[in-house]
Amino acid sequence: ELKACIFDLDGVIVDTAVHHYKAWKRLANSLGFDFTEEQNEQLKGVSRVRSLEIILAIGNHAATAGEQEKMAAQKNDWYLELIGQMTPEDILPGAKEFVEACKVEGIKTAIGSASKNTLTILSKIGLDKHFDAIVDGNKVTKAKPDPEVFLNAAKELNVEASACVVFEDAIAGVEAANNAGMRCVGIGQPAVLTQANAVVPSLASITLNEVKYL
Ligand code: G16
Ligand code: MG
Repeated sequence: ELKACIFDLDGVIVDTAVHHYKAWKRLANSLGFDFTEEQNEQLKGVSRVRSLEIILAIGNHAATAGEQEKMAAQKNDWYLELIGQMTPEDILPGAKEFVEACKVEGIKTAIGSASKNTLTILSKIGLDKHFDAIVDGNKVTKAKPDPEVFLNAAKELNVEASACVVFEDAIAGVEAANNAGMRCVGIGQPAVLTQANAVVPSLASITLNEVKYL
């Protein structure tokens, strides 16, 4: 029986990947190397600290822990400048309608995101009051594919894992859902999200009724 839907934020509710990309590229350029959109795929669903490690490896750039902390803070300042311009029009197709359908049917909803900027983003797009629980990068210690973020969301909702469905756009996120013992709808391409129970291009392409029978 379906009792709760848990949504990843970036790539499922809103597309912030382009803003992350611009801010990371600006950081890479400031360090003297380039960072391509293709390389950016590796950062989806990955934590801020781990993202920086990947970028420094790409640029073959060594940095001390202190330098890395400053770089991550600088990138986040640039990122905040970019997401400061987001509006409700940036909500991905079908996302708001799907969350509202859950409410009508008595299905609980939560956000399960790696982002420490989750609340800022939800306020910008006008969805900060729409979820029964919000578990973000400030509340978890272990990054996806560890199931911590989704298990904490289920706990906050007071629902057992087997009654939850997760919506995810990243491979690591789909793995986290599997590790949590939850069903998972992939948002993206079936060839990429091979471990999901179903894959659709967006929340506009699936109904709550279809999710019940996964
Ligand atoms: C998101 C993004 C990642 C980003 C991470 C941390 O995760 O997909 O690219 O690195 O959050 O974000 P921040 O720097 O804002 O803390 P999710 O789980 O919402 O897809
Ligand atoms: Mg994501």
